[in-house]
Amino acid sequence: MTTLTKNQKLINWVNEWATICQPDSVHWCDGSEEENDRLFDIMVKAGACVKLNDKKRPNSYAFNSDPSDVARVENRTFICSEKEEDAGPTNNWADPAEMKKTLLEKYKGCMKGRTMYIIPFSMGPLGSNIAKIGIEITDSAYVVTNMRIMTRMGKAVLDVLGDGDFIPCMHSVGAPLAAGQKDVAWPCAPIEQKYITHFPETKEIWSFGSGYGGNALLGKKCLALRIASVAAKEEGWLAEHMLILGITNPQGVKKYVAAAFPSACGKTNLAMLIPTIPGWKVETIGDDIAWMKFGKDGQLYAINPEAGFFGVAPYTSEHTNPNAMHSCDKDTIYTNVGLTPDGDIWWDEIGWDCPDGTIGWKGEKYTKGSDVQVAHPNARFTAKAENCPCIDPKWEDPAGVPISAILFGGRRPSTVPLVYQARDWNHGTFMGSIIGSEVTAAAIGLAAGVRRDPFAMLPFCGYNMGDYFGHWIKIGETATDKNKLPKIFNVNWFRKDESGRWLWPGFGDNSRVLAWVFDRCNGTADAVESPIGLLPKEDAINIEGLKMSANDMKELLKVDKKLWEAEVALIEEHFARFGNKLPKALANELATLKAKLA
Ligand code: GTP
Ligand code: SPV
Ligand code: MN
Repeated sequence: MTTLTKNQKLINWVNEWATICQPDSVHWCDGSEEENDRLFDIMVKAGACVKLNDKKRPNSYAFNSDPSDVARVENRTFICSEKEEDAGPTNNWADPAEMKKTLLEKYKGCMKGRTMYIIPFSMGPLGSNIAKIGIEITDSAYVVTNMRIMTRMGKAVLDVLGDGDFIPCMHSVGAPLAAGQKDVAWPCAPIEQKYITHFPETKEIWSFGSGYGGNALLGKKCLALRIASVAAKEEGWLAEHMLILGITNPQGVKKYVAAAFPSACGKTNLAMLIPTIPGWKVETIGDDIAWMKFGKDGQLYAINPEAGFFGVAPYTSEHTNPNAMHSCDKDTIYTNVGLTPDGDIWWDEIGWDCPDGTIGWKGEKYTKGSDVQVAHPNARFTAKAENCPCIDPKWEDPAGVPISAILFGGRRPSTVPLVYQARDWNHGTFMGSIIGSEVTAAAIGLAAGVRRDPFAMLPFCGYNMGDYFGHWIKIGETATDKNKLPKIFNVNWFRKDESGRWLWPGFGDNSRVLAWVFDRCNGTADAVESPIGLLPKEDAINIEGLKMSANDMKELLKVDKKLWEAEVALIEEHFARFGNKLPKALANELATLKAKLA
């Protein structure tokens, strides 16, 4: 059937699924330019996408999804471990045998009238011993073209795989075509028939019914986080929802920082920021996922398993994130943005007015003053990391980069200061375990308000979150040299005053906080003790050139005892969910916080 591989296990697996799904044809992706062009040609002709103005956006395309298929679907995402306890209180659990039975019914004939694509991909630099190879089966050409940007994809992966093992990733949009039936622009199944399922024991992924983002690009959240987190626990490393950046100070000293913020809370922006303080430089290793392992020298090293960015489009501009804007100058796939009459794209706060006649993501025409939603709030761009102007020279280094600091954060309009540092690893683990954030548009159907999103991994941890906390504690315990463990910080760019005004300018000015973090790691900045951890000394954060009152800064660094007592009650409630899975070390940290507040 193919000349691309002799891997019999792979060939058998593909044949089995072809028999079940009954596609019109099977195509093994070689990852070539010609193949990519051909797929886009087919999709343009079929009306699935529009080729953008080649003078403005070379080699770029715009897709609009079905209105039911605009983000991850957390209530349709399942961890199918043998025991329910192993999925834990934060995941939807389903019995693996029953789930497979249900899904096999759905997969039966689900690719009728379509092509089945076989996508060999590597998460991590090809051939690196830290990388993992997956094979995604899909009936979506959109998925193929996205995977070609987001991962190392194609024939070269099969060459490295040889007759070795791979992580099987099964995907269908779940919309078979009857003979003669015309396809729609974005085929998918209704919400209640979407299933994003993971089998941690057998390390398999089965996804059905959605074509969007993390539901369908299975290397990303499904493999590199949910399945990889299980492997990481078994093997003693960390698979995290974190950006990785390199920061260089005016003296030319460079350090690497990883940061976990919940979905749509600023990872891409921080990873690519342009410092507003003179002499500092930031470079990007990754914007969403970090795999971290100890090196022989006892230092924690991180790689970015991805090869592209699936970034939030709205509010990305020359002003907020020029490096992301220029990552999308060419070779980019846009999803759910507006299409302007001159063949360009538009989203809210892109930096110019929306031209009359722009077609919104739902096909409605925008004219000035109309209330047409031009871009969906979770509209995304898929862009190559290699096109990012500030990509770090080491971004593909299979050895990874040494991590000096880990940041946690979320959207907290009150209570949580701009920045504070953990006293030690366990306290830092506690910080990660209590991340809270206002809900964003990155997932469908969540109630508004602040929710706990521990380690920004709530939707992405492939096993019991209590055991995951324990794994973090254990990483600290087993570190051969505790002094080499990354220092841990919590940041909050999203503080507001009573009138709802942002207290902190954010974006490039977050470099002012990164500089303090850097200097803390360098041993050149002081800190003051507080009940919640170590705060910057007054005047330690450089605010030169900012239009900010001394009072605003005071407010940003304030630890309000009343608010923190209320926070403690919420943390107790949150921790209670984990029962006897909650590590003693975290219960101790909570007790210490209470005692310090008293
Ligand atoms: P995922 O890709 O969903 O994991 O999101 P992310 O964490 O990479 O978030 P991203 O950087 O795309 O930011 C999401 C939204 O937060 C965008 O609309 C940004 O404009 C906004 N944002 C990012 N950084 C800041 C900041 O420092 N201050 C403020 N006020 N908003 C920010
Ligand atoms: C997120 O939701 O955290 C994302 C987008 O990075 S998706 O790939 O759709 O999960
Ligand atoms: Mn993410």
